[in-house]
Amino acid sequence: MAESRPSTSPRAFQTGDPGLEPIAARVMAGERLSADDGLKLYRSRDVLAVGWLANHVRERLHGDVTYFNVNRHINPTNVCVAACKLCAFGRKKGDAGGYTMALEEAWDTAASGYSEAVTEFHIVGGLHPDLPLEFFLDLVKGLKQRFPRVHIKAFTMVEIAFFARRARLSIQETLLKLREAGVDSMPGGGAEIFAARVRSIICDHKIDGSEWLDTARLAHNMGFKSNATMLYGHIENDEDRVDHLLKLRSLQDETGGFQTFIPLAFHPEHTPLDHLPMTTGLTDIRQIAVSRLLLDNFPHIKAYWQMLTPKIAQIALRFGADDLDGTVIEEKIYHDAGATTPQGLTRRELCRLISEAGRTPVERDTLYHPVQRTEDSFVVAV
Ligand code: V47
Repeated sequence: MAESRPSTSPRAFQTGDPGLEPIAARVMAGERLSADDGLKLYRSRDVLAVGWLANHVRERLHGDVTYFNVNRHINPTNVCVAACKLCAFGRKKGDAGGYTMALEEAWDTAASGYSEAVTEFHIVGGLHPDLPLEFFLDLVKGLKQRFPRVHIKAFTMVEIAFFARRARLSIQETLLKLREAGVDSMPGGGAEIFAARVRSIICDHKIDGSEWLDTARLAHNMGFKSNATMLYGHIENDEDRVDHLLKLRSLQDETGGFQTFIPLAFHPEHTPLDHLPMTTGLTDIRQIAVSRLLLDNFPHIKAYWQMLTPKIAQIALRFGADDLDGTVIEEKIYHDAGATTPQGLTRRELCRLISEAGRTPVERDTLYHPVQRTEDSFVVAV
């Protein structure tokens, strides 16, 4: 757990929901919450009280500090053997709109926007039927040669398991090759919802929940840090969400390898599930708060502004979140699914969102070391 600091929350806990009282007592005593507590938090009508508790924990861990980073997304291909109902990004090989970058193109994409002195490349893509592991190794090696100071956060557990199967290697062998090429850590995607009943409908072509967790365990045991996500707001129920969060908490007890949890709201547009409604603001805010409260061993909860909108993400900073993600130059996955947020924000815009929420902006690198800027370059305080 991250370093403990005194809370700056101004008021004592108050609620009109008696079911929250014993949960509040446990939160204030720093005790772990149960699955049943999680269900009560999801179902309480007093969302402000749930948020107060999450904010209390957030301030105990981080005070007013709110993190952001300067990053660039690179999606080398959208061609994918899977046909997940949750996804508007993937295309079958040969379909209109499918693309695969040549290596030079991917490196050029990385360079565009580099004037912002990015500290992280976030690389994820489709499960391409023909690209060998060597393509991805060369991609990463080329990036490291060109941008040696930039942290490479690349490939979800789903992609890593797919690379391994295609290359007929074990997951460990695959991870070793990725590390040798220059991968520094992994993003949290592909976790979706672990419950098999839901997974079989929204992403039946992906590895199952236990394989995702096993792959993360192996990566952590090799010293990699990673993030974790949960896709909510589709056909899952409260029990599925609690189950997902507690499975992550239990793996984190084992490995300590997760840095940040990112709840991702489902965007239905242009997906086979486009009859479903979008999540509402209060659902998003409550999800941030419940995540902060149940995931007591995760240092950070991220309000991913690209998905939440900058306005909701800003409010989330008082409901448990301590991180806004980054400048995110060129986001594709959400924009293919109808997101209307901008494709990037500047450092100045992120700092303004954070400051106006009464928080202190701290630029971080991927591993949460503070970054100091000098003109158009940066220094990382380790
Ligand atoms: O795994 C796909 C989700 C994820 C849709 O680790 C969708 O720092 C909503 O994981 N509606 C990729 N969600 C994004 C991701 C991520 C984002 C930001 C930061 C980090 C990090 C990781 O996006 C996928 C899937 O869960 N997704 N399609 C959709 N239509």
